[in-house]
Amino acid sequence: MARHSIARTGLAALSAAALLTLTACSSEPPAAEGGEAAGGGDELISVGFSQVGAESGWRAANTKSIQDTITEENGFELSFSDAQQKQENQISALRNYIAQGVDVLAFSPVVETGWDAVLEEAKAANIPVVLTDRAVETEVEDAYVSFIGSDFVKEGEMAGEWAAEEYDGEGYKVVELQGTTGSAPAIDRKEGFASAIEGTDLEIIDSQTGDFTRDGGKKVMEGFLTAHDDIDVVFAHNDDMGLGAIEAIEAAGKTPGEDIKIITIDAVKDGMQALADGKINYIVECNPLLGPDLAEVIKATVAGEPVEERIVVKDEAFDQEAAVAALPDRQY
Ligand code: GZL
Repeated sequence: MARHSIARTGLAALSAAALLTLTACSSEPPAAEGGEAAGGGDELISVGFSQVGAESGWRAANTKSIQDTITEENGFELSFSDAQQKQENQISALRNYIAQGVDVLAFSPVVETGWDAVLEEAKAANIPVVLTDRAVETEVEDAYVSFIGSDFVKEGEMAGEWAAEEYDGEGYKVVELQGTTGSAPAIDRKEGFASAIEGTDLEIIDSQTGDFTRDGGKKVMEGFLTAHDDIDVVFAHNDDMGLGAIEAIEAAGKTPGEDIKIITIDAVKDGMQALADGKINYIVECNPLLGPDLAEVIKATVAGEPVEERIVVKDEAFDQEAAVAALPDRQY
């Protein structure tokens, strides 16, 4: 049973120097009226959260984790918005939350760049920002107090390492279904996979974005099957595009998992079921349950305590045998 795990980077694992740096660069929370940090006493901590969209099973599980944890019962007042995978919708939602004067902003940035202006506005309004799931490239100093999410390069490497182990020497041709163009997971998973298969005879013959959706994966795979008659492996950046590829492969009269092997990332229930059914060959997990870590970081931030600058959540990986065993207990 193949299961790999990525250890969580915790305070204990940080060197003293790194911890000092973190404390220094973690922006002090805004002092509310009278010098009290926001959220003191029994008042609710108001949180403005901008979510990417509802594009995949992973996103649905991530949204549920946020909404189940950032609750009144746990001391929060959550304002939540779905940006339908459009950066302009995320920016306007964040600006609305700033205008409302929320205590903390949190968001999963749909793409890596284009956030400097709104991050500057949050800083000028003295509202701390927490990133969940995806990272940003920004010139803004101390733009956010913490990033909570997976190591996407590692996920791509784990997928590539398994493919290299299983298929090197077969002369296999690979097609790649990329996630949303410009997003951290798409950039990093592509990099990790390519580096892991370097030096093997696996060759990526085509690579296009399916935008992390099932329909996107199906349409791009249909195009690949028309353009290439020698596809041996599909590497999909998420389960949903892999499930779309299965539909296209079956419609073309081929057997997914056998005629064309499939490797994906996420390990959501539908993906794990396809893996257990033999239609997918390997899945690297990307844990969507970020709500508890987000709640902890928000509370520490408004209490003026230092927080880890980067919290990498634990991911595992599954082959077909491991999926059969794991399915009954899967939370998402
Ligand atoms: C990864 C996340 C990705 C998932 C996709 O953390 O950003 O976006 O892998 C989702 O399923 O659409």
